[in-house]
Amino acid sequence: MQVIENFINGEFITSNSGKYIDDFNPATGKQIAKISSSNHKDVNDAVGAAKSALPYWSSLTLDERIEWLDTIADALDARKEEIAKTESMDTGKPISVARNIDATRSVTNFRFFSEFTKQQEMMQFEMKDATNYVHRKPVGVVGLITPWNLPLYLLTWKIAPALVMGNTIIAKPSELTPLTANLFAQVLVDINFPKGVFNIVHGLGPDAGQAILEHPDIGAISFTGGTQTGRIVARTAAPLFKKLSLELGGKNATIILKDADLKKAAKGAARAGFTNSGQVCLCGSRILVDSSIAKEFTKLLLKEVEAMKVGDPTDESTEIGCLISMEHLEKVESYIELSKQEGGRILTGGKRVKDNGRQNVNGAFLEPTIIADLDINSRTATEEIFGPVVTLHTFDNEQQAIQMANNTEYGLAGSVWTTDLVRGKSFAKQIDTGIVWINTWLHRDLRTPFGGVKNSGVGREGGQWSLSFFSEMTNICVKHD
Ligand code: TXE
Repeated sequence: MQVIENFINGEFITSNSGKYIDDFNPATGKQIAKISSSNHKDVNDAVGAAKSALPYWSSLTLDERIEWLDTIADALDARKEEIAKTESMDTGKPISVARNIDATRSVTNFRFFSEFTKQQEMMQFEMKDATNYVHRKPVGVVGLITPWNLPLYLLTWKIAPALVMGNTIIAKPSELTPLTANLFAQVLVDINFPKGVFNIVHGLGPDAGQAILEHPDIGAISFTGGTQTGRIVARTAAPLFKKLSLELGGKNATIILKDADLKKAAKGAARAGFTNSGQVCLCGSRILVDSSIAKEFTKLLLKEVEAMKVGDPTDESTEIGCLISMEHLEKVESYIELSKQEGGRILTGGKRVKDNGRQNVNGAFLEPTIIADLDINSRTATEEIFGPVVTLHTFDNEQQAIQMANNTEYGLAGSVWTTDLVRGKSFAKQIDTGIVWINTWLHRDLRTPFGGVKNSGVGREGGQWSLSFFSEMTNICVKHD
């Protein structure tokens, strides 16, 4: 069993508390590691290391830091399969998903920000008698707090821009999925990455996480996680005037207009609803379909979903693995029970999967589930479930569809399926989310703004938004002679 220590000043060291948290493989229910349960003293030590490393790291030229991003990308790429296997074991997601989504994107995050930063020009604003130069400096020491659904994918999405803009980092991955962050630290040691620039403090949110939020020398917090925790982050960090980026939950709509290519839409809706067992903030957990085509579409959707192979995450043919934990499985099951009280009718799924390839009777496996006949205002259809559970609703006209799509406290993403792209775009503009895909889902250009509105968060990540978040700007106005 692995013992995962904090990574501070380039060394793996035990936390001051001497306490540990057990880490389990959710597919087998077996303990696979124990991780440092850190407190404010550990965060203090990490911030000390990050502050000492800041002068050197921020004094490097942009090109020198970009070169480090390329070196990190190459080193991660060389261990991609190990990253995929580790991520699959820690999260229960299928190895194919861990490889094609998590590990691949972890490398891409570094390659993208290396390339993108190279293309950036310094902003300049000319006056008739003066020139304004916008000079970017690092924020300083930044805190990155990340969730369990896409552990290394979401952590590296923050690390790459933070590093390239000259910051040093205190990272706290979710205590449920610490392994790939630890693997990342090992990669940094292997490539002789400067000590103290990147630090990990493992532990529980209210302990290690809260200490990061409160530390006076951490100038920015980039958080991805639940809306409830996002509130705690905001309330703690805002009075300290820290820069804040909050990527929170979602209850996204997949909208099928009557002129959609139904076969394509059914495939797309199934993928959007059940990728990573619905444990992605972008998942389409509500499907809204025009009543005139609902019968035909539902038949196609059920065919897609019932063909999805739920099983052993280590099996290459598995499409749906297990949930992150038994506790989370029980939370998702409680919504399935609630849906029955709210008048829902289960069209498929709803039960645990016992025969999941390795007889993992302790595995947190749940069938992909579709629930119809619920009121759009029901709790099941408005609260984030974050599991393989999708509600299906019909609408009679576009105005009703837009009202239904906007009917939750969230506003992260959505997708619209139609053969009339002009209509699709005008429809998309009326949906109160940060992202709308038309005839696709999770198709990502990393230069675009990523994030949501309402209870889905504050701020955007991606391209220039990431570089701006992880830097402070000084406008230098030079009067012409
Ligand atoms: O998130 P949490 P979790 C949603 C989804 C899920 C819920 C909880 O609904 O069921 O969030 O998931 C740290 N101070 N999403 O448990 O609890 C915590 O240790 C500082 C959507 O992953 O928000 C972890 O590192 N930090 C989301 C991180 O916050 C604290 C993806 C996220 O934990 C803290 C995942 C505190 N007081 C879940 N409490 C998305 N948008 O993708 C916890 N943490």
